[in-house]
Amino acid sequence: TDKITVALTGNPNVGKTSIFNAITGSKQHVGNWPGVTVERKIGKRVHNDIEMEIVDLPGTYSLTAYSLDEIIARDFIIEEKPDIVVQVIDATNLERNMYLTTQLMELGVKLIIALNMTDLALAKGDSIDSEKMQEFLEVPVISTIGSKGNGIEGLLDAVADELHKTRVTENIFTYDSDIETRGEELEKVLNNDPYFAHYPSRWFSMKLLEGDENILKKAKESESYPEIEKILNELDADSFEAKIADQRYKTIQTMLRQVCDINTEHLSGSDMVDR
Ligand code: GDP
Ligand code: K
Ligand code: MG
Repeated sequence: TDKITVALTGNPNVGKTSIFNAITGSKQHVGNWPGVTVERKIGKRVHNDIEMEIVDLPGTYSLTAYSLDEIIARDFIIEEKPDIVVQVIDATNLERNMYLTTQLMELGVKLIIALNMTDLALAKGDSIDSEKMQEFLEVPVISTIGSKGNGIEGLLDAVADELHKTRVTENIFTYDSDIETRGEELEKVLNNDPYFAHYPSRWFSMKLLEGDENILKKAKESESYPEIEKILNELDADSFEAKIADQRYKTIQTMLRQVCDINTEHLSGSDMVDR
């Protein structure tokens, strides 16, 4: 039997813990993340002869270092390298939820999407084509209703299927050429320094361009920092951060136009873009 770790991630209140409970039942352990008082839930489940350890990560809107929750979720994904990352998405709030998807894809993790709250989306009159979404993103998309435990077996089947696939998540997000050019320059430096070996270099370089302080701190401890600093000094980090976010939202909007028929009668301003 294989033994694997599956991380559940997603925005707050999207149904992560409901799905975690539906998967693990009573086989769970609740404690704290090391050194902090943020709750950590770990549970077990055997599916298709695979022993799965399921980790319920704190809810996050992004993978920047703006909050303890984000740092815990990000460090777990980067340092512990779970075999599969399941992002639980609130189907009634796709645009905001998918901002995290763009970053998980950039991290190059083996990603599966649990399209949750599909009952509420249906009740609102939204129609979301999960197959088209899967084609666009090139990752499995499984519809679930976490609070009822619907779709959980399908989700576990997808985890088992993905495990043995060698394909890593394609990076469908490209940026304007000024960002790509700077990114490539940074990637070259990162790839030549073993200090950065366990970070996905494209993701790390985008974080540097966004001006992520936690990532910058890590970079400063490397021998190649002077070269990195030289590249970063040539640009206006603030405008890069905004441009990168803008371009991620553009890709999401392109996808949403292809996969969704949102009933706009129910949309309030705050349901649209929230950044
Ligand atoms: P978390 O913050 O991501 O862990 O979300 P929770 O699992 O705590 O769920 C937040 C709320 O949404 C709870 O009241 C759940 O019962 C409810 N919920 C979870 N999944 C679904 C779903 O698919 N449909 C509906 N209608 N409610 C759900
Ligand atoms: K909650
Ligand atoms: Mg929770």
